[in-house]
Amino acid sequence: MNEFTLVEELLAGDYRSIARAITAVENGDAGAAELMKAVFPRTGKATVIGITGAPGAGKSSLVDKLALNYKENGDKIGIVCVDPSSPFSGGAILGDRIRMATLGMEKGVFIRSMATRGNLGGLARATVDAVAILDAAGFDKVIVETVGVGQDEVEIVKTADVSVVVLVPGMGDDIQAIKAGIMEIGDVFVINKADREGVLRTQKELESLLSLAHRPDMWHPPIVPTVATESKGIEDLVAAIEAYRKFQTDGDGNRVRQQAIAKWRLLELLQERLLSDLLSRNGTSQKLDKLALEIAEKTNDPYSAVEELVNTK
Ligand SMILES: Nc1nc2c(ncn2[C@@H]2O[C@H](COP(=O)(O)OP(=O)(O)OP(=O)(O)O)[C@@H](O)[C@H]2O)c(=O)[nH]1
Ligand SMILES: [Mg+2]
Repeated sequence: MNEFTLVEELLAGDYRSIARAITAVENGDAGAAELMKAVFPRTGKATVIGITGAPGAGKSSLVDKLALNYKENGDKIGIVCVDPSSPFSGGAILGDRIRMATLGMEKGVFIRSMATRGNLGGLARATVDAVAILDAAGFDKVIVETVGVGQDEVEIVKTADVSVVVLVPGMGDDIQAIKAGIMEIGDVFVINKADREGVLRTQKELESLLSLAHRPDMWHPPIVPTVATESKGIEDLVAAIEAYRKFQTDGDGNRVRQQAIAKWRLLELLQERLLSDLLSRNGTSQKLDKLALEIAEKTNDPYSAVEELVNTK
């Protein structure tokens, strides 16, 4: 299949072409840039929802219930899972298949796990491209699930229209631990596993934390208790997401946010491109190993090594 056909078919919503296109951007295949050039003008219709939180907080369970809720309203849903800790193994693919079987893949739900980053990085860039492909392919809601630990994950969630941070009761210490990265980016907070003790206390702690934060857009992030496994609170979550989306599109916050996202994307791409150009120069990759060895043996220092690499013609 040539690229033109691939683009035509993915824009028409063909699942196999969508999957192939995502693989192409993930691998940074030749042709991925042309593909994205064709995809980009068709984006901007979907609502992109980022879901992040500590490992095991119930993100996948919530995403599935959220997707079901949207599906019942007639929306088409794309789901992208980013799990940098697990290699792109049969496990991840099998997991996706099981979820798709429960959610009804052919009936308007598409699930995809992103592979681990290559040695040049690019996981965040690839994920944002995958979201753009799903947007262009006509999905009404695109949900991105990431474990809220690394910088890449935070960056990914920041590119969503609405960022949802998932907590569980009794994680006071964890709130402290993760707040540096993800507390600032939550437009909506969920306290999942609300069937457990300590929901009110966690809510109070969260409220006092949030009262210290000053958002430039003056939005007060709502806190929604849920029990994902029992589908409780899902409608409240849908309403909270919708409320923020409306707030955002009514004000001029959206333009500011979109511009910030665009700038981040540009810098990500530029970084990837410059690094790959540099490393593809004659012998640079091999030089990297030689220099790394020298630095480890203290016969060279990283600063001189970088100068040598940058000055390689
Ligand atoms: N009691 C209770 N258990 C829940 C709830 N939601 C999810 N779980 C359970 O918590 C465990 C983890 O759920 P996942 O949905 O896989 O959590 P996750 O955040 O996606 O996990 P990772 O992707 O591995 O970080 C599973 O055993 C779920 O059944 C809830 O509301 N209450
Ligand atoms: Mg999960």
